[in-house]
Amino acid sequence: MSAAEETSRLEEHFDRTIAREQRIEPRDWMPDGYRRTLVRQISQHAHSEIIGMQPEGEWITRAPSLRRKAILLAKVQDEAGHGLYLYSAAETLGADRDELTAMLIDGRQKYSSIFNYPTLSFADVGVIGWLVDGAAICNQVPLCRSSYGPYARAMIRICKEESFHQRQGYELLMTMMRGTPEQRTMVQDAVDRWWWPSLMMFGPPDHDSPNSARSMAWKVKRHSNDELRQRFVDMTVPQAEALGVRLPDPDLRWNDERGHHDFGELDWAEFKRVISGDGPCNAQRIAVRRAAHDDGAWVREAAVAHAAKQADRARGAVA
Ligand code: BYC
Repeated sequence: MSAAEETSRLEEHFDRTIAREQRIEPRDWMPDGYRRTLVRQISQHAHSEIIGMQPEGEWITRAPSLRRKAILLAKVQDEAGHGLYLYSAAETLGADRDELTAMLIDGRQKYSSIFNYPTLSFADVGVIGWLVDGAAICNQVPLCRSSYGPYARAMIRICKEESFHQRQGYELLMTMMRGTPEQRTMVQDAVDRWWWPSLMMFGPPDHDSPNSARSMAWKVKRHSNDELRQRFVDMTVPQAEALGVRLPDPDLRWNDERGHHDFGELDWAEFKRVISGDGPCNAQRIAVRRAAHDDGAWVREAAVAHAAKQADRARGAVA
């Protein structure tokens, strides 16, 4: 069999596996584009989890009670864990974790736009749980059926934890809404600032999303960016009503004909600015990540030295 025939046989097998809703696993043959798409999306997702620890992490020392501090610590630790599962999933595709970190720090790879906004009050912690984790769940539950096995399996655990995060955010906001008028104002202010950036988490509109068609054909993504954004709006409106907050969109209303809520146009110029590095906190987020990487160099060096010592000992034991 010629090399070209062999490749086309492998391609057919890959296409059949996808068509039958079976999973592609690390040792299976896959087209280069499929591998590149997954490394891009999974590493960007991992970076988002790690950078996403910062906005809420800033409130750990200022949480208003021991209970709130313990909850917030656990949540931020979960995010570190999500980053680690996702970097491991990227490694199964041959990506090098050090190289991925370097690409994040140099600005060669993206992370979610949402984490470039500041957390100005403790209500932001609740709103991140409610809206940001809510949007993340909407986007990520379908990824549990993604065609790449290690990614889909990592998403199952991540989504379970994100559900807890979303509920803790909503519970915090409910508590604040039952509190003083100042607390209610804090919640409304946080909702006003985070609503539009949360809708931007779903990515550019479908007509301007260069990766969607290919990713959907490969069943890496299961729904388009606009479909998921609509699902999130429909899911969130009744939650806002129950909470007693106003979503800051004068065009938001139920459309009987479509069976969905209509909503206003997003500021796509702002989205483009933020994802190209010019959001309110981009420089700060990367500086903090870079400092953590530099400060942690001794841990990596110690781990390598320890592994070398263990290997030497094992060789000594065999000899
Ligand atoms: N921000 O062709 P498109 C979390 C980029 S963390 C920045 O539609 P795609 C949490 C996109 O990468 C949750 N960049 O792309 C953590 C592409 O750029 P490149 C993070 C964005 O991949 C801590 C270009 O724009 N979730 O839950 O088909 C605390 C064109 O876009 C954004 C995930 O990562 C954005 N918002 O679809 C709390 C989910 N949107 O790479 C919570 C997994 C788009 O071509 N990822 N871009 O240079 C996905 O589902 C998809 O990658 C996206 C984008 C829907 C985000």
